[in-house]
Amino acid sequence: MRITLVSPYGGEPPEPHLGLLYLAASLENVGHSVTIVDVTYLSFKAGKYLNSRTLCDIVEKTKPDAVGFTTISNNYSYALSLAKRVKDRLNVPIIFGGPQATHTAKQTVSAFKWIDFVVRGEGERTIVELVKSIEDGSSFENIPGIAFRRNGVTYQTVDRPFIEDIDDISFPAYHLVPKLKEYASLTSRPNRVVAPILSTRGCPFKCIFCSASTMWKRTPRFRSPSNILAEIMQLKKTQGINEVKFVDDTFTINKQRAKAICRLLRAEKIKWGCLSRIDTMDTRLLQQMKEAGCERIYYGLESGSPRIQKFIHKNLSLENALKIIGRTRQLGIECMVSFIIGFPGETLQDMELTRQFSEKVAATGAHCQGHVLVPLPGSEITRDYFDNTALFAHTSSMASLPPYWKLEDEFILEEERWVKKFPDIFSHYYSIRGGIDQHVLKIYEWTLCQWAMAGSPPEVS
Ligand code: B12
Ligand code: SF4
Repeated sequence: MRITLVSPYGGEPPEPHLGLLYLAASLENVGHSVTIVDVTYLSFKAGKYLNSRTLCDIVEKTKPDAVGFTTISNNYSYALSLAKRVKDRLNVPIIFGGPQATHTAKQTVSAFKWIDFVVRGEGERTIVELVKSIEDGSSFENIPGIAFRRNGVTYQTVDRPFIEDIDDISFPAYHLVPKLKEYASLTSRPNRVVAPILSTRGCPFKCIFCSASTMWKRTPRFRSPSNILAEIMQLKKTQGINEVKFVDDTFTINKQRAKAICRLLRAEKIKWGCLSRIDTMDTRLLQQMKEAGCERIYYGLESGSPRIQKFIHKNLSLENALKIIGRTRQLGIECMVSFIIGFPGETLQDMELTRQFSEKVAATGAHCQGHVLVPLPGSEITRDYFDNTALFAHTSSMASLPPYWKLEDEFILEEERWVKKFPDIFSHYYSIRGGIDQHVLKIYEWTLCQWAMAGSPPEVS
């Protein structure tokens, strides 16, 4: 079959969507023909926003038998709108996947009649079975990990067990997207040819605002260092990369493994960055990471209030955090630290502690990033506190796309209607009601972000 996979508008700078490249490799392995439509890349390349008619033309030219869309919270309404137009034009099966569709699978299929299937969680095996069933006309009940509709009734099948040995998964199908050099040429640093690499699936921690750990579950699966190196070597040869960015939720969960990867990377003389947690770091590991070419680390710290640290189950020691961030900077590693405000029960005093802490972080030369909490579907916070929420007047960056992507009035109207009608699907447009006014939250978010504006922030997350 011919399958077209669409990555709707996304973050900047544009980069190939790793999840879709993995899916494409699995589909090609069993003989399907795959095209990837990367909307952000195409728009950057064209130097203008591409409207839905042009995008439908592009999808139509690929003559698909089915079209898949990857989704996250902030592009969900856009993905739904575009999918509707593709369905109207081509009338082929539409498949959604990715974090946002995973956490709202049943609701999505039942609310939006043009979405035929949602693939929940890890997609490589499910998409192959689903496409086979679409091709044979066989029934979908026995495919674990999907939601679908039949005769107007929505069904959700059992969860699919994870792929145990993730070294078995084929490398991402980079031949289906423009060269990474092309992507780099659209950024402000065209000489940095960067590849995203996923070396772990899953995160063992339990932060109550996070949906990634509930999607990938809390037992991490690791690729072997040699398998990771093989992918990097291949990308050096085929794509001329000079940098990788590990997109694992927490690259340093297992220090021994992180050190083993460092030993291999040192010999390769490649620059790299990763996401980490303060309490999985120590100064020795940092030193080894630096020697192995690590140039950027993104730490999720979230709050400068010890009370909130406990409440969100992050439980980081602020004293240790400053030590690790300071050491990271002393080693010359660029560092971005993320903060979140607006947790249930958070007081002005808690937020003030976070602001003061961000000043200390900024004094080390690290950049700070501030966010107002959004209740993501699939997170513990949404499960426990969503009853007490209000529509967030100042849309958070995690909720919707930047306004300049919303040139089509129809999209905006659809989004407004859907967000109000289906709050469980769009919970991330709401904020948890607390004693703090939304304007104040926005001012604090901005204040935290000003430390990021002081310099050029690293692009590790
Ligand atoms: C790297 C990354 C980024 C990068 C690049 C994203 C990109 N182009 O892929 C950048 C820095 C740009 C980024 C930005 C943001 N990100 Co981000 N990001 C990640 C991160 C760390 C890794 C993504 C990744 O490559 N995963 C590995 C691949 C293999 O997994 P995957 O994409 O989920 O795909 C698998 C399945 O989901 C499924 N699948 C996916 N798509 C499809 C489609 C079909 C048809 C099918 C069948 C299956 C399927 O199959 C794939 C293979 O198993 C994740 C965390 C995580 N653990 O995933 C957060 C994450 C995806 N980001 C998140 C968010 C919120 C954002 C931002 C909104 C943050 C912000 N405030 O700006 C922005 C928005 C950017 C945008 N696209 O609009 C959230 C999404 C939450 C949610 N419920 O939707 C996550 C989960 C982080 C979190 N802890 O909550 N991000
Ligand atoms: S926020 Fe980060 S450390 Fe916490 S559970 Fe999510 S991925 Fe893991």
